[in-house]
Amino acid sequence: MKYDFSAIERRWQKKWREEHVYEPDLDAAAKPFFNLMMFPYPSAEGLHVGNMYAFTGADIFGRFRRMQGFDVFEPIGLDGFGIHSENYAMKIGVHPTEQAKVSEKNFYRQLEMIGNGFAWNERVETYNPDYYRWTQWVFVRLWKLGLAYRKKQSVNWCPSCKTVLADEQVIAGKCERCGTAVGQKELEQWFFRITKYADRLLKNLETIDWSERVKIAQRNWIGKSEGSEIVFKLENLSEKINGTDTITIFTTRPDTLFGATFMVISPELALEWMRGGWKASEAVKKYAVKAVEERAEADEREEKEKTGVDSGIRAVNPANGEKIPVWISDYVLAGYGTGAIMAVPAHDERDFEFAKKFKLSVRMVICPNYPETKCPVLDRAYVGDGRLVDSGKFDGMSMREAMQAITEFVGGKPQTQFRLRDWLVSRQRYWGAPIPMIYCETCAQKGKGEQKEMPGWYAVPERDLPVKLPYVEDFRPKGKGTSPLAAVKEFYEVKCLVCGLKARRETDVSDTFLDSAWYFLRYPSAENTMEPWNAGRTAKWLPVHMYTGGAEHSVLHLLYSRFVTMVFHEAGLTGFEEPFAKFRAHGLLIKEGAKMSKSKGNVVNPDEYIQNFGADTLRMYLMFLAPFEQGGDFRDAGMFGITRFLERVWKFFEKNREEKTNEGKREAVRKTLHKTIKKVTEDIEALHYNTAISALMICLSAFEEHLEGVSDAEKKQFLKLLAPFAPHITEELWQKESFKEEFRSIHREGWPVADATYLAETTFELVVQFDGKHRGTLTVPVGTGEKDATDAVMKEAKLFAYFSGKTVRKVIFVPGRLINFVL
Ligand code: ANZ
Ligand code: ZN
Repeated sequence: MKYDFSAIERRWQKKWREEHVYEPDLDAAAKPFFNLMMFPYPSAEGLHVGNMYAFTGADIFGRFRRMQGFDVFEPIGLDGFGIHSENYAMKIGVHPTEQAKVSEKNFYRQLEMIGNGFAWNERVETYNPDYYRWTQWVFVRLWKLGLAYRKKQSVNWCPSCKTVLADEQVIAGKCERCGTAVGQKELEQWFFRITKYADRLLKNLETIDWSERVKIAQRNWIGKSEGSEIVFKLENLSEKINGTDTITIFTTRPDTLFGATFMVISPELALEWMRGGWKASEAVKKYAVKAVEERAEADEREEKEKTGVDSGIRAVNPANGEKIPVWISDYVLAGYGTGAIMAVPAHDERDFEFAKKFKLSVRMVICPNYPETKCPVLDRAYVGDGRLVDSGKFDGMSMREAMQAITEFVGGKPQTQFRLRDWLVSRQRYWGAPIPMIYCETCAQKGKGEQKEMPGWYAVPERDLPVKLPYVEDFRPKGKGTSPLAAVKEFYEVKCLVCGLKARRETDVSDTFLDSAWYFLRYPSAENTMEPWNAGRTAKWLPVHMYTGGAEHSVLHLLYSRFVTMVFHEAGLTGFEEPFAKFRAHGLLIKEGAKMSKSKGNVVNPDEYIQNFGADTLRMYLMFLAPFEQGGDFRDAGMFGITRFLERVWKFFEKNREEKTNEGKREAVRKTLHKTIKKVTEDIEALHYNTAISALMICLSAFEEHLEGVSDAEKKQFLKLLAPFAPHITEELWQKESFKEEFRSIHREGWPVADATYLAETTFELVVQFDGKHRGTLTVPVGTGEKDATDAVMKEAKLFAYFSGKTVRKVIFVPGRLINFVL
């Protein structure tokens, strides 16, 4: 019979579903294993081969665990709410509601085709009111816990997506979604207080088993800096600014305080000072206004020439009483620290550049070779180690000691800063979960509201959720800083829940990343209409045992999910702080050496390949490219190698249906098989699928070579090892081998265990030397003694020649390693 992959794959996919092969008992499972993969977002007509790469790699691991006796739960769904899906709908001119239906069908069809062991009963679609009802519930929870707030500030604005973006969604100055350069806009927005958890988000990284590169990315993003806040007194002010005549700076290098030769404040702070009563000169005003405006314009944020202006104000260095100028420059950021710095050009690159450009003095206070020689003359900032000089009574002190001593000396205080900022969650778009909040002007004026700091705001009561997203014909973003929902009176006009007067519903929707920040909690309880998740189910299945996905989500989804889970834990809603015990980032797939992209027209659609080669072949080909965490280069020609391999497997089983037990050949077969079991087991555990596949290829060759010695038992073991990679062909061959009345899937069989007796090496390479010179090696049985070794050398003509009539004066024999004849 021919290997008809299409018929075979379709047959088993149907059967698996009918027989619930991949549906664990969510309440009674004895050994739960939650094998999760990042769910796809429909932002194109269908899955691309990169998705398939990720899903296959994750599925192999799940199948492996299932065969090891775990109750594996591998759910799937669609992250179909949000900008990505909406942008796609706009592009093809379809309403997102309609497009969601089309995408859903197509994505699920494809997801079935790739042959993953999905638990189809527990699907989750984020745009489904049954789901986003709970996304809104999450919002309300955060609000009630005081972790959601509104604030006006300068925020990222994507002129193409016409919405604000979170910092995490601005990648190298560009919109994460559309690649357009992002600018700044002053707007009132909703934020989540993720910064409150900065320290814990950082600390907990030590407790979870995640890809190191993702941990590093999160560490850098959270960006903990320990330093000091130091107050400088301002001079020559005509009157106080905002009621004060001091300026506070944040520094990580208080040890360099004696080297501070000027100060710099951000243009934003300068404007604030002007509003607070500072009468700046026209030139200064002009500079500050322009610098702030330029920040608002989308730029590419590359290193640009430093600009700045002297404010005319002088400050007093609290360490030495020196009067130093206060400058204004846009290299100081408004949103970090205090928005003001002490500049130490001798020891900070940026300050050095600035000082050079504006001819400000540079004073070295950290010397690398103290006290032997004088400090070197600088042509750039010295950022290395050393001892203090030119620093009064602190001269000769180490940097570390001086940090504390100088901070104390000037009455500064130790301060920890984080780079992380609060999560901006509102979006001025249509396709998302409406933020479930109501604002009442009347209550606001009376200072009434659910939270003191935010008069007039009320959360929609839980019993009224979901706040349904109305059908809006003109769903396109308007770019005015409001959502299209702001034009829908029937939507936003409501009565105040408290005073009964006219109030207004929030019309922004929440960030897509809120939808995905909790979806893993929903899966085991997907059918539950009473609560977002059931406590028992959650305790049984979470935290997720193995999570697989892209590293590009390092500081997006993977950070937000951790934050939300932490909040739930603190509120007593879950029993764990970390959602994913283990996370592995898969590599990226490229095509013939180039990144796959629509514009290059080299995006691989898996459908065609599955049609022409079968899902098993495509799965194995993808996994054969390289270690899973590394990614690989997709080349059409490569498919044929795997095709040939699976055809050989097919032929081998078809032709050798009856048992063969030629004892003489069995030893070789068993040895290869058990080595293969060991190798495949270890490789899958390490996600080195490529080398596991090589081992299976070697094993098949050994079977073919020693055909007469391959018994049924060995054949079955081989099929099991291949099953996670090629689930359909192995199921077909397994069923043909077993002749059972009752259906039992190979995928629920036990994983083979290597028998140690076949793993032991029985021979070794003996090194042969004459007068200490290496002359060759011999393969001899383990345990060979001096006499047998000598005999073996004598029998080998090439080696025997080295004796050439000379007498052997001495034999040096190292058991298990070498024999040396001294002539
Ligand atoms: C004096 C100094 C001397 C500094 C020196 C560095 C080296 P991280 O590690 O990123 O936290 N800084 C503080 N606030 C800033 C702002 N809003 N915009 C730009 N730069 C700012 O960096 C902390 C250092 O960055 C601070 O320490 C400050 O410069 C600068 F040899 O103070 B330092
Ligand atoms: Zn009211």
